[in-house]
Amino acid sequence: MFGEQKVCFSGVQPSGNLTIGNYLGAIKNFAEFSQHYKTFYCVVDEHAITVRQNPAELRRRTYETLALYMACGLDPEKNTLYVQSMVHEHAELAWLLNCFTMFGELSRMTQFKDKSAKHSDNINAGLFTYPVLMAADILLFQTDVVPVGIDQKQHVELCRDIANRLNQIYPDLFTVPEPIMAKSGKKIMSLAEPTKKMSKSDENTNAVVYILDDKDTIIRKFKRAVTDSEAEIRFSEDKPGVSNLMTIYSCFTGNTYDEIEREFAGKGYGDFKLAVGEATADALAPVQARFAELMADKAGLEAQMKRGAEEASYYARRTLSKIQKKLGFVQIR
Ligand code: AQP
Repeated sequence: MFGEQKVCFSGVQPSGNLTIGNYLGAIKNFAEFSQHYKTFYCVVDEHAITVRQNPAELRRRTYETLALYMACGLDPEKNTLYVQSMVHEHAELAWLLNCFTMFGELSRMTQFKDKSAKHSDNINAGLFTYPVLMAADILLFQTDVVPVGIDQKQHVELCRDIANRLNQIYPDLFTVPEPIMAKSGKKIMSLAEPTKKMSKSDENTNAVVYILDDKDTIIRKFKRAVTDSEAEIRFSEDKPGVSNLMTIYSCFTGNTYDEIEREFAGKGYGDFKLAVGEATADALAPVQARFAELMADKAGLEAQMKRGAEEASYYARRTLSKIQKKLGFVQIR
């Protein structure tokens, strides 16, 4: 909360091509918050380097992620859209919060356990303290709500614990944020292993539908999606593949699971998969068209990066200086 205004913050890592999981679990839901909140949407490039990145690709994806924010309906006049590394207060606050975060808390984070298993040759301190940087991202803006997919809920809960801990020592320092998750779409699963989350860094590109995939590719990927040996379109825990496709179809068409079951009663998986592919491709087509326009104007994207960073810095400086003062750092004006 800044003054009377409630604040919404979220971010996406430019760590790969964005997926329909990133879209349905996060970005698609961002725009509605700008009606009632002061909104900050950040391209979190500092988080991305917790795993090795190719510098040229990281740079390209940073532009692309900002362009995708706008292509997905985020108006830069109504939302502060910026790149994390251009606002140095993120990293500075992260250091301060590190000193109030316990080793045991960070050891319990499931994303750290998963990513250190996946990148066993590079279990760096940044991977371990990733949630502290995320807490800094959020607390820097005195954030009230954080729209995220379910995989990030544990990190927002840790952020709440850190904020509460600091508030006990220094009353009213931080607003304690709430994670907000989409009713449907908070966890889109891999098409190849439907018990695993769809991830942009998955090496199996057939398991993932990217926001920028063309229509033929989208339809081909859905055709190959793993289902089960029955031929019944029914939402059920014991049918993770079909249930995941139903969730995706529901998110893109607005139809409920009951309506989808009725629509495909007596039809096979082939018809259903084609319909999911078409609904996905049709919904993404306007996003892709707008994205191409935005990417053609690199100077425009850079102007937005600059403007967004200036706006974000204004708020970030206020919080950082408040906490520095409380901690006892000398401040000379
Ligand atoms: N499969 C998903 N379903 C729903 N929401 C998802 N999100 C990610 N995957 C899914 C949400 O997207 C937002 C941005 O994610 P991120 O870039 O911060 O990184 P992540 O959560 O680690 O996502 P990825 O795609 O799995 O990235 P990599 O492969 O780089 O680790 C978040 O709100 C996230 O919840």
